[in-house]
Amino acid sequence: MSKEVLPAYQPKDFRSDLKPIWCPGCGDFGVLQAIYRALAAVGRPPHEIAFVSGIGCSSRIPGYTNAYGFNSVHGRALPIAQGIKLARPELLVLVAGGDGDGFSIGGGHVPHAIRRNLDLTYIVMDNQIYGLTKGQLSPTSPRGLKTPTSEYGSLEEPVNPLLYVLAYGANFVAQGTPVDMPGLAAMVEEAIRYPGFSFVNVRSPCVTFGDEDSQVKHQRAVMKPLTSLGHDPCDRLAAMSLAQHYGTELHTGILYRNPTPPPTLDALATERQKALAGKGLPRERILDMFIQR
Ligand SMILES: Cc1ncc(C[n+]2csc(CCOP(=O)(O)OP(=O)(O)O)c2C)c(N)n1
Ligand code: SF4
Ligand SMILES: [Mg+2]
Repeated sequence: MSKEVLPAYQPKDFRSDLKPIWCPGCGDFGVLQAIYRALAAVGRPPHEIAFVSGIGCSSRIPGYTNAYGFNSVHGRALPIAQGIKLARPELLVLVAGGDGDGFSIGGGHVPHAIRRNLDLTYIVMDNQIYGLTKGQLSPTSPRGLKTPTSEYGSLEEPVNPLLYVLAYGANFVAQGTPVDMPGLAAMVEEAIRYPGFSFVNVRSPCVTFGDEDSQVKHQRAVMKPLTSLGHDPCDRLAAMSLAQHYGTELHTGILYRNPTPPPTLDALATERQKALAGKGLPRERILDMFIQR
């Protein structure tokens, strides 16, 4: 009699004991479910996962995940995550946060994380607003949006997160929404499996302070899966061309996946450390060479 082989982990194995305190209906609930599913599919045990975030409603997400977690400092999730990955390259490192965290205060870290290309996955819950601090303009808020900091409507052009990361050379770029949770889970899984820096922009609705056009009903009506457009995710220029429509069209799926992933910094550093160890240098001396004093 053949025995059914069960997967090593179920999504519920990644649920922590903390109960989310997000507003009922917040899109981040769907993102959390997608992350549980993706982690179960990848099959790494919780103690081999480090999940780092900044500050914001979205940045609470590591607390709700059964893994090592660090709800760190506003805008500083990426440098902390890179440090963890360099020190412990065998860990699966996830990074998450909001659009404000990632593209305003933390925006200067994004290009460097991309060019260093450590093997980590960065998930931005892009609700186009500062949720935690009660609805001020964020860097991705649309022009004209009325908020407590833009009573007559925003006069600023928003940051385009997709074009931003593609322009700096990101090798894996996707966009999803909790409106299609299974699609988002598959995308996050693929991002985790991609060897190198991977970026997933999630259009996660803020039901309390968000714009009408960013809510579930509107997203469901306008969502365009990239597969239905015949997009080739190996084509960086086609991805950049589609990314121009951020803010006017809601494309979902993999925009770009470099078919020949370049070496990661963690792999290169490990290789160099092994070569030095082969020359008989003590471990302490080798690690010293990787520290700037
Ligand atoms: C250094 C610093 N500056 C400002 C803040 C206040 N602050 C906390 S969260 C936040 C923005 C949150 O927006 P976002 O990152 O988009 O996350 P969301 O709450 O929308 O998920 C701000 C300005 C802070 N905590 N630390
Ligand atoms: S304020 Fe917005 S982003 Fe924050 S928990 Fe509520 S719905 Fe979610
Ligand atoms: Mg936000």
